[in-house]
Amino acid sequence: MNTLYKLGWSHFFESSLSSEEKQNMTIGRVSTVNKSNCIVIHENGIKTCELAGNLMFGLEENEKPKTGDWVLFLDYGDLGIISKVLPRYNCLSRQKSGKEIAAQIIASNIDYAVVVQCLEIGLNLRRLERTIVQLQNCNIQAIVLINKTDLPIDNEQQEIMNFMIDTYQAIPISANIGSNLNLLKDMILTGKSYVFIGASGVGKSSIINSLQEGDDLKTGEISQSTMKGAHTTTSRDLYILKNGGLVIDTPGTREFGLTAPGSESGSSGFHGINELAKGCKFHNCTHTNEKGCKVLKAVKAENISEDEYESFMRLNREMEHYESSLQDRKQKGKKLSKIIKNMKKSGYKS
Ligand SMILES: Nc1nc2c(ncn2[C@@H]2O[C@H](COP(=O)(O)OP(=O)(O)OP(=O)(O)O)[C@@H](O)[C@H]2O)c(=O)[nH]1
Ligand SMILES: [Mg+2]
Ligand SMILES: [Zn+2]
Repeated sequence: MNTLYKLGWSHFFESSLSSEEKQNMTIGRVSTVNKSNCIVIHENGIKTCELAGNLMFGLEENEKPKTGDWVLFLDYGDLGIISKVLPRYNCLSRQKSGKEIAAQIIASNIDYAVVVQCLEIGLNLRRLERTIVQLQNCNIQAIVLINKTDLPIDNEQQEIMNFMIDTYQAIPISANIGSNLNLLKDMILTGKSYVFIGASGVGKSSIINSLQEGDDLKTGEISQSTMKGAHTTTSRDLYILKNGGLVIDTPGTREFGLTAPGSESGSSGFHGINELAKGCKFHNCTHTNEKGCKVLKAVKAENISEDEYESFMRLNREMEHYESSLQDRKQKGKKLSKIIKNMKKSGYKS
């Protein structure tokens, strides 16, 4: 395979170039974006590149090079000057922090998102569902990982884990003891790009480290008081794995963080549907056939895709089932303790 293809090059990018551009410029892929320059991987190595003046002042923030972008640069030896950012095949974006509505690009030209959750912080089904819907909107396939399976697990977490395995083919792994890492390795193909996403501290960098069989990335301890990761990954970096495949490590994303391109402030996905459902005529609306159902109306108007609607309904059913069985268990627990209390009152000695 030609080196560019190992970096993720495809016909899509090839067709956006003129023969003149191919002759005069070097093609490369952005691995890291720094304040004043970026690191670009190309056929013959790695080059620090700066943006040409007209692009620096002419491009909007989101049009400037991002991790995963393909660029053309003029090679000046120590430095390259970027003259063009190639059209993106797709990109993964998130809401900017604070009150800004604009989306911020996390990475571009992605084939798979590796969505990581872990037992230590706790599995979160709703969050996973939201993420998957948002990835679908971005045309990115999800690979779901449940990390830290070397840690003890309670019944509740076990149930959620089983559901994630059945429904999303989630892979339970442990970066620490290496269990099931081979399954993940087998899914990583030469020339394909994988962005790792998930809350801070779930072990994204640790997993990439174990794939790399080195200890290149920095990882952090989870602070015991807050159970939050130490935010050790601060930039989005693209790495080439020794056995092929490109991975992008990202700093932990906040909940509701991802947005689909074109969607405003993350209104897509369940957050948006949940908001809509509040406006249904009946408070116990099942969103299946009721008059005055705002959710059905939005599906008809194609404001919500059928895919989104279906996963919303599937998740609701699952959560209902889960919550009712939890309620059931609690009720049984209460009954039992009442019986024991009464037995004690009536003079029973255990
Ligand atoms: N027990 C256990 N701990 C793990 C495992 N994988 C990672 N950790 C620990 O979890 C902590 C956080 O790991 P990181 O890899 O830094 O997490 P991250 O997702 O990259 O976090 P951010 O960079 O902040 O987004 C570290 O202390 C790791 O050693 C695992 O499989 N089992
Ligand atoms: Mg990290
Ligand atoms: Zn409804």
